[in-house]
Amino acid sequence: MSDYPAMQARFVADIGAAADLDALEALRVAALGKAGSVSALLKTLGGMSPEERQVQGPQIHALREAVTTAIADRKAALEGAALEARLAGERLDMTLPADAAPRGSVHPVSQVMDELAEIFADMGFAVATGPEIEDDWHNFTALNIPETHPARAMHDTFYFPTQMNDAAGRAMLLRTHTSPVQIRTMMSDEPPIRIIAPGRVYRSDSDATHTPMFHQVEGLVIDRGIHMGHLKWTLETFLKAYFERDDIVLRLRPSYFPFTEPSAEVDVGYRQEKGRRIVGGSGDDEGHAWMELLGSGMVNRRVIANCGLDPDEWQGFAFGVGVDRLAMLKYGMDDLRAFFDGDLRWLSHYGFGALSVPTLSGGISA
Ligand code: 2NL
Repeated sequence: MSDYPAMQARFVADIGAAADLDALEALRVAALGKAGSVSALLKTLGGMSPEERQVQGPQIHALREAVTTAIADRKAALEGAALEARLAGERLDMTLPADAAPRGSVHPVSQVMDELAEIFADMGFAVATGPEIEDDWHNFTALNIPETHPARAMHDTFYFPTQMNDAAGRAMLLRTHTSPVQIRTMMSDEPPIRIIAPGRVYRSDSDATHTPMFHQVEGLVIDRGIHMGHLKWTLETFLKAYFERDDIVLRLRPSYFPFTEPSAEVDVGYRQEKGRRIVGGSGDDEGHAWMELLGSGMVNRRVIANCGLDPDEWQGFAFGVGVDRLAMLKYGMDDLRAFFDGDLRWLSHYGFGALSVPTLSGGISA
């Protein structure tokens, strides 16, 4: 007969001293595992006489019970200590100032998009977004660009493989402009509508002034009695706020887009002064210079009808402008490709403070 109290004392002491969960598990296996010493004792019960078993049985079971309890207690203690250590390690001092270690910067494209949202919000425009993967109808057909129209080829569209065709059996594509966002808004919302649609657009084109992905913002107003005066005032107000100067004048030149009629290309005129020159402009050093900036026009009545609205009741204007180009003109970059290189030196040179939010009251780019 073994000295059960001595065995129990030794087990309980070892278990209480187990440094971690692995050591504890090793002790459990040594005592209660298949080949463990307590399991071995339990097996001896079968070979005992009934009298002997009546004496030893309760003692062996009490030993097993004591060891099991000691293991469970130690396990709870070790797990509690591990949790405490983790909580202590992950503690954050919420009273530290948020800009104690400012890292990263806002990309100029994001900054300009924020500036545009702020300027147009002040004129009552909401920001609308939509999918970058579009179907043919929303990107082309609804905009009065039929199958055979040269504009479709002109857009250098990226098409998806034919396994992914839309319900009409036509290839899906990467949107070539943000106009489909406005089409979707006209179909889902009741006029009056005043939105801008900023976002990524894609065309298969690449050189110093073109990247296969670039950013565009389009604007759309649909209401009763809208005319080109509203268009011109809106663009003039926008450009004065954006370039933060009052001497901006616009020149609307007749143009053609399938989705607007009439259509106008918008040149921006500005006085060139020393030290405050909008890059990309042309003209002499004293007089006015003109710079082609936006495309615009009155929404073609066929586009309004395509969206389920009555063109005799609802009229509107629309415009489109490249965000990257707007950023280059205001902040003086000369190569569009650098916008998408992810070069940290370029970003820290041209980037904007992570905590500065453009507001009209604070000066839009201050
Ligand atoms: C350009 C041309 C333009 C529009 C975009 C538009 C959208 C709808 C209906 C009618 Cl839903 N028009 N958008 C209109 C005129 C020009 O952008 O050359 N952008 C740089």
